[in-house]
Amino acid sequence: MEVGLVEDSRLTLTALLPLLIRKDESDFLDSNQRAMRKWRSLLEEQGSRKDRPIKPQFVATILSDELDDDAIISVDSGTITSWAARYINIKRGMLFSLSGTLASMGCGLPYAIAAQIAFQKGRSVAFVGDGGFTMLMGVLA
Ligand SMILES: Cc1ncc(C[n+]2csc(CCOP(=O)(O)OP(=O)(O)O)c2C)c(N)n1
Repeated sequence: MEVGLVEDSRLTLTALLPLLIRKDESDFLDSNQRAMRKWRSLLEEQGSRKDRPIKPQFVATILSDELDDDAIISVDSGTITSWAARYINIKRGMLFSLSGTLASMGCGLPYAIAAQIAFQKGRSVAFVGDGGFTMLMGVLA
C-alpha cells in the first residue's frame, strides 16, 4: 500500500475513478479471468457429480438452483459454510446470513425462523449441518 484512505468507499472510489489510466497490456487481468473460469468450471464439475453417497457440493448446487430470487438463506457454522459460500449462487434480492463474527454453531435454524417472521417475504431456508441442527433443534418445537 502506498497511500491509505479512510473514507466512505463509494465517495472515494467515485473520486478516484476519473484518475485511472487504462493500461494497454492486460496480462494480469487475463490470467486472473482465466483462473476464475477454471475455478468456476471446477465448481460446476464438483457440484454436478452423481456420486453415492451424495456429496455436499451436489446438495448445495441443487438447493441453489431451487432458490427463488427473493429467498432468505441462513447458514450455520462448519464445512456447511464453505459449501454455501462456494455453491449457492446469491443473487440481488436475496438475503444471506451466517454467524460471521463468532462462527457459533446453532445459528442457522433460529436465524431462518426469525428471518421469516421479520421479513415476511420469500422462502426462508436454513442450510445447516446435522451438528448445528441438533444443537438448537428445540426451536422447531
Ligand atoms: C457453539 C459452537 N461449538 C463448537 C463449534 C466448533 N465447530 C465448528 S464447525 C463444528 C462441526 C459442525 O458440524 P455440522 O453441523 O454437522 O456441519 P458440517 O461441518 O458437517 O457441515 C464444530 C464443532 C462452534 N463453531 N460453535
